[in-house]
Amino acid sequence: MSKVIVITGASQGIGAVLARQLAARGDHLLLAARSAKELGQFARQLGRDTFAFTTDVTRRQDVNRLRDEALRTFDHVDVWINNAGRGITRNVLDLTDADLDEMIAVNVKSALYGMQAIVPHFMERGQGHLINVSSMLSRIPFATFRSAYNASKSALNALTANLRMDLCAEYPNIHVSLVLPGAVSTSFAANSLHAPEGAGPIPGAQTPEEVVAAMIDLIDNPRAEVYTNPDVQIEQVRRYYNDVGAFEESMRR
Ligand code: NJP
Repeated sequence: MSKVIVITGASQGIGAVLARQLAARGDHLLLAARSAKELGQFARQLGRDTFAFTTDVTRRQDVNRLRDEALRTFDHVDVWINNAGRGITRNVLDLTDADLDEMIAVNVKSALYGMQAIVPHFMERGQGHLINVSSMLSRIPFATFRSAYNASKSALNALTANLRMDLCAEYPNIHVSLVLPGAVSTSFAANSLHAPEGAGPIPGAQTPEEVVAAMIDLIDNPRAEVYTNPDVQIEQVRRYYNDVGAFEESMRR
């Protein structure tokens, strides 16, 4: 059965691929991002059940308006996906206050605004699915030059897990999920704060299509967390938490 789905960060990258595939299977979509013209054109390409709403997710008022627009257009929301995010290219000792503020605003507060906007609607309906897009870098320091980004995604993980625990007893049909991709071949590196000239995805990065396949499976089969490359990532996380020092030592070799 088709679902009503709100996706932030849908103008490019993972969010755009996800939107294209969900629209193709008949879901009803409201897409959010800042670039109004591109987003509007993209939504029109996807057909008459897809709409665009210009949103800066770092502004609570914009996110509340996005929720209102979704309810005005579709009457209800089944799935809300906090996918918008931004990286940084700066190591811990070089971070400024402004760097940290930007990472928290775009990767943590944005998702908090989304959660606080839509979950009361889910509670009224007794059902709904909230999905937050995190990163493998929130669990393991594979790329220390992402520093404050990694920290912000760790904060997002904690908010996600705490919300899930708050809701689970009273609202068993409200699902709260976390998606943990590794590196993905989008313009994420180039779009990162302080990105060096020519920054791009690392060799061996997953395609956004691979990530989206995992996200669509999550929409169809809600669960707490999804690694988008589980065969590799779950073992890495097990080894990391089993002995952080030994794992970090193995990374240096
Ligand atoms: O990133 P990119 P991805 N308000 O740069 C939007 C995570 N992830 O698709 O506003 C509203 O291609 C921006 O739109 P616009 C990552 O942390 C990625 O790869 O028009 N929207 C665009 O649509 C993020 O959470 C990798 O500029 C804002 C989109 O966000 C998610 O996956 C690895 C916005 C960014 O598109 C999607 O990333 C990983 C704002 N203030 C996790 N700021 C990876 N790619 O390697 C940005 O582990 N956007």
